[in-house]
Amino acid sequence: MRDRLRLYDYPASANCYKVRLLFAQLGLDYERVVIDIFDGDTLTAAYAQINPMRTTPVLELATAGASRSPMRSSSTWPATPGSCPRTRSGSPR
Ligand SMILES: N[C@@H](CCC(=O)N[C@@H](CS)C(=O)NCC(=O)O)C(=O)O
Repeated sequence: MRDRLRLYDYPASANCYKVRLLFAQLGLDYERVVIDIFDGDTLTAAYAQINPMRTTPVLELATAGASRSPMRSSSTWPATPGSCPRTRSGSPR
């Protein structure tokens, strides 16, 4: 069982930055797994198990072992047009 939060994080993504910023403000310790959305990291079968939507950020909880939560950064922060450099569809979400 994992004893820390684990954040799947694409560094250039403002959606991921919002989560890192919140964690920093809260002083939370977490494991950071760097994901490159343009190098196929989200297109693997393993990543589909983590998040079938194949997006970042994703947070794995520390206590529940199997609990994973694709994060909606806009639910904790006002949605910001252009907060993502580019998506597979070619436009920021
Ligand atoms: N609704 C999600 C959107 C997540 C999202 O679109 N993440 C982008 C990075 S900013 C992503 O992973 N894109 C990969 C892709 O679309 O292939 C949120 O608010 O965080």
